Amino acid sequence: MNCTAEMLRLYAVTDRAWVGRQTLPQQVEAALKGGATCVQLREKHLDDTDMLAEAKTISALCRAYHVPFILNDNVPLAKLCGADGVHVGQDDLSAAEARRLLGPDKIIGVSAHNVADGADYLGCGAMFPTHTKTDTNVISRQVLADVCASVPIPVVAIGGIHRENLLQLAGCGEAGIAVISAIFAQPDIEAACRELREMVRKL
Ligand code: TZP
Ligand code: MG
Repeated sequence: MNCTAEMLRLYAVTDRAWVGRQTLPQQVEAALKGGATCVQLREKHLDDTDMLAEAKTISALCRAYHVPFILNDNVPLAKLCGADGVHVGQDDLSAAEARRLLGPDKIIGVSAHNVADGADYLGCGAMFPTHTKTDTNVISRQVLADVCASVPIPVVAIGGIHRENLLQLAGCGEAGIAVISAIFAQPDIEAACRELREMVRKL
């Protein structure tokens, strides 16, 4: 087990669509200061060169805050940038293949609704409607609870989660929440994280 439930309490997933006056690394540092417990670089429109540069910068920042740094999708780049792990979806490499390429010590996260062989954690959602990812279906609290009860690894809830609906997920058994817009679309990212971090204690 390379991943504890504690690491998944407040999982910040990036989206440079929300970059404004700050750079993405500055936004990530604000999230880390506010108490994000894990960071995933999820950038769908960067080429490998720009992604590697961004990944190295953010990886170093996360290391300074002792927070795991996960790269979305790209296993070869995860190796190159020194990421702590990778997150793969249903259309990416399997968890087993990612494990073979990255080795036993890295964190492998998977988006799934059931057990994924060799994964360290599962991402489960979307819990609520979201504008951030359009090709996703909303699942019920009950499905989240069933997934949490049926897998031996921690589960992080994702999709449309924000301060107003977060507590609806209390009691489902998830280790924490993964959010994009509830952190990166906020005018004060550090304060938003601080508030969410406090709220997830009640899950
Ligand atoms: N996977 C399922 S929903 C989602 C991802 C990456 C988007 C989450 O974004 P937001 O802004 O927190 O709803
Ligand atoms: Mg993917």
